[in-house]
Amino acid sequence: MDFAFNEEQLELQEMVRDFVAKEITPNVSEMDKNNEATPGLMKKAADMGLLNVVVPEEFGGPGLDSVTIAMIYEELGKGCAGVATSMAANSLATAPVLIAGTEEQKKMYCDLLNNGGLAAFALTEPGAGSDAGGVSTRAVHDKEKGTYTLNGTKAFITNGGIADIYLIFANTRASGGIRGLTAFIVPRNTPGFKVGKKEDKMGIRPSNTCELILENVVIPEKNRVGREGEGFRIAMKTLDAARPFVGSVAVGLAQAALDYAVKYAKERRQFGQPVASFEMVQGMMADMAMKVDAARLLVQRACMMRDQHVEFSKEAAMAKCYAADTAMSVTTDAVQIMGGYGYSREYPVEKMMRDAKIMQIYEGTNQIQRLVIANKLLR
Ligand code: COS
Repeated sequence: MDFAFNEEQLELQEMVRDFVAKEITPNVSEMDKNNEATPGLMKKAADMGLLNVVVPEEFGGPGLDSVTIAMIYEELGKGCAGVATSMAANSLATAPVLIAGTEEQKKMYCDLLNNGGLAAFALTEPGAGSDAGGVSTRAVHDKEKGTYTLNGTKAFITNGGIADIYLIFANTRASGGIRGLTAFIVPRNTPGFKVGKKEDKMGIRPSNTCELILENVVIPEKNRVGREGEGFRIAMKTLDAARPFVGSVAVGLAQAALDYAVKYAKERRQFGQPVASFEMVQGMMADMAMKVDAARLLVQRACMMRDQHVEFSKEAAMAKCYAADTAMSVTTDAVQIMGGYGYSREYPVEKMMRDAKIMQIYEGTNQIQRLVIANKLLR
């Protein structure tokens, strides 16, 4: 395994850092207050090629490997985990089509992303999250008309209110369960499709999170991704692919909190000396740095295994779980090192701590990740 970035990757890293410095960092606090990204930010991200990073070359995309994509998300995560989440949601929502879609579906979906479109992955419902098979949105097939009619409600959908296209999981069996779970492409303007309430979240506030309502949404058969009942397998493979990227956003967030705490500890003086000169603070910083590096290495290993097409579910779960726990503990310690200033909205680390919490919850809770890891160990 070679973890050194090549020249092309370093150039890309510099470009993303520049984007973060110009377009994200100056507006982070405002976006956090307003509960939305700066208007026009996604368009600028699209122009920089940050919304179609997973699109393969054959479909007009950059054809990047997973380690490079993770590097991009880490840089975005350093700037704002909410903005990074919104951009990474495009990759999450595209994976099902790349995994199981027809050539026509891949082309349509990738063209949209290449042209700056936003996508949303809609699996979670008020009654289904960790229990992915518990989806109660129904899809009823009309063989004569060649259509499916979808009815149901989706919850906590990233990009829900701003996406152009939706990857919706619905059940084709009245009895429910994982054997009926099926994936569908639903364009935003489809009659009967509505965006419901927008969430007022604790953290990652620049990312748009909404409820979706489907009332007699009729779509053609050609919008079904994969076979009827193949949805659970597609969802699991998608989550395997996306979890290292969640890990990379968490690594970026943790690295930014560590960097801020180190800088602060060198400047802040107590008892006539910089806070950084106290061994208890040094011990905290050393532990934080070890966790961030270990998390990054787990993310890179999972990405490499994915690109080598070897089984990597366990490693993807490890990367997501460890990086999310790292983001939570490192941002909490950054607040601690900064004391009262860390707890104040005048400084960025309290937002980072709020942002970190969701990393342990979304795209599979860390309890689910531990379940996946244990299941693989006990197989
Ligand atoms: N890749 C491909 N197929 C997979 C898979 C994977 N990673 N994981 C499971 N499957 C397949 C299994 O092979 C099995 O197929 P067969 O029945 O044909 O043998 C089927 O899916 C069921 O597998 P399993 O019995 O392991 O599933 P469980 O019902 O026990 O569920 C958990 C396992 C809980 C791990 C799964 O439901 C899960 O990951 N849930 C979390 C979902 C999530 O992340 N939600 C967050 C919201 S979405 S952002």
